[in-house]
Amino acid sequence: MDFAVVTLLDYGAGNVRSVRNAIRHLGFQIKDVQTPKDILNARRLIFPGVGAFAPAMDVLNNTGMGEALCSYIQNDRPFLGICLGLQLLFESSDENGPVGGLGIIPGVVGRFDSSHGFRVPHIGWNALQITKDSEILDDIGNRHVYFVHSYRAMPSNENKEWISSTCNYGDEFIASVRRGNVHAVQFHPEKSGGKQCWSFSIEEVFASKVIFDRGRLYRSVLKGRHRNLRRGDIASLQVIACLDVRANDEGDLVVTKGDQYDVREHAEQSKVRNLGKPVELAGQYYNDGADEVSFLNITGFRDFPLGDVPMLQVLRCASENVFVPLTVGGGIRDFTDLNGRYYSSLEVASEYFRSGADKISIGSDAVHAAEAYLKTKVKTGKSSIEQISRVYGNQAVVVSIDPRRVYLNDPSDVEFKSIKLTSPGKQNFLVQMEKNMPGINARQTEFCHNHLHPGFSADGGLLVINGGREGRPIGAYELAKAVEELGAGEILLNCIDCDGQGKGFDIDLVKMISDAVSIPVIASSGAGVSEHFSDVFSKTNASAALAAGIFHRKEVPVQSVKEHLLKEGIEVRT
Ligand code: 1PR
Repeated sequence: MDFAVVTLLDYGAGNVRSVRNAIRHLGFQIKDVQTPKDILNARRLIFPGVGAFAPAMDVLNNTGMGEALCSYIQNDRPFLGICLGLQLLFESSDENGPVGGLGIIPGVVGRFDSSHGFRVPHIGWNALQITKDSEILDDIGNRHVYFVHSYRAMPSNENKEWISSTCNYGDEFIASVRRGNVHAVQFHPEKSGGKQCWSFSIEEVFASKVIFDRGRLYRSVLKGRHRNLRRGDIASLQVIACLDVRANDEGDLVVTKGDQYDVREHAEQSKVRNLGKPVELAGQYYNDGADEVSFLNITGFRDFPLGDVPMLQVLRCASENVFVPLTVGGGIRDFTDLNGRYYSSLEVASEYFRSGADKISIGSDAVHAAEAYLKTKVKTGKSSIEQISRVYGNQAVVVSIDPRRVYLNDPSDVEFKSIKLTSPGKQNFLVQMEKNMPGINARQTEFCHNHLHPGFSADGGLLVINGGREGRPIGAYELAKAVEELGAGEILLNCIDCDGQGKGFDIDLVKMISDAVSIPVIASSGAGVSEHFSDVFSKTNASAALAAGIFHRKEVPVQSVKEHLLKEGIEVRT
């Protein structure tokens, strides 16, 4: 029946699957907009958007949907815009622009100013300052909601009658607007923690009263890293659960976990470790309070991801029940299949987005792109990072870095940036490479030793690709800077030496990289106890910390990590 139908405007870019799942989860049917007439005839319309402003406006202008949308909104018909669905209501955006918007709300959408020391994109969980009554914000209180964006609209005298809430992230920006039946939010209710955050009341005329769980209000004592900030200026720091996924020897897709990237059992030599089923574990970590779940298809470098139906299926199923952001990586690059058909990395990423990913993560291909860029200093616009960020926005592109320490006698021996370790490690690079990286043979090792010395540690660090099988002549620092310039929105910083060791994150590495770039950095590899999370948050500028083994082996649940962080005065979402 019509009262249970929501009309969805999906212009073909961005992850609309998560919004679809959230709407269905609440018992609504979805009618997709096919023509401008569907907009004009809608009883209630939702316009979600993750992506870049200009391509979205192109579609709206070229299909006549923009005009229909303006007419629908000007007639005060029930509307909910999400993220880009809010930004497009403004007059214009600076994103690859200026580009004209729908012009319904006065103001220009501009980029966050990173000179305040805040990382751009703004990715994470924040509290809102509610400025006027808005049904969709009823009960939200001080609850954190999830944002992911590089651009924002600012309050002004001209648009103040629209504003229903603001948020602080360096600047005060508009978090939501409301006029009559028209609502739009910059945050993602569908990713802000589940049904309790996104519940439609059918009795309402619009049936889109988004009710936020009153939840347990959290007011942290601000200290440590947050000492000088006011509440509301703070994006809470995130705890991420990571699932390394691959087919085991029986051909089943399993969650596995390596020691320094070796995922085979030591006892049963050849068996791939099986730590559980990807969809089940993702659901469990979501219920446990993880702020994000990452899937890394660790053999994606050698397979064609679009042929990997089980992996895409995992994503589809996980996104039906996990209402926090999902990141997916592995194999995102240009590809030519056995029939000679060429797929661009953008096509590969688009399939991941359509299957439920909110962000994609690029590993090996980012190294190739950075090497080419550093050689020529020319942005060709053709790398996977550039192609995907142009269409989906920087915030949707994570670069996963896999560095390995290289110990040097004299840092001046190398052309890449190296740092002095605060706690020195093993000194024999050759032994370590041969022992732990069976994929690197003696000749390659010698080559690495003589020529690659990129790095980060006492000396140096080597970057590897293809799951650790190949070293490349580029340092972690140089790679991070280059991918930021190419348009990556976030860095997932692994460390092969620390992976699976449970001895703590590589603080020196995380500090070096998080100080070098202005995009958010996720610290990864080595978490063994809750204290390792407070350690990395208090000693570095990481925005998030990721762990795998301790969660899979149920040694430390996500909740315990968060309770510990709260006790230490570190702001996290509860
Ligand atoms: O190169 O674009 O195909 O992407 C491949 C992706 O798979 C990259 O993100 C790369 O980091 C990842 N990967 C490849 N091989 C492995 C492996 O383990 N053999 N895993 C691998 C990366 C590291 C983290 C791990 C943390 C935390 N695993 O994902 O989850 O180190 O672990 P811990 O808390 O247990 O210490 P492409």
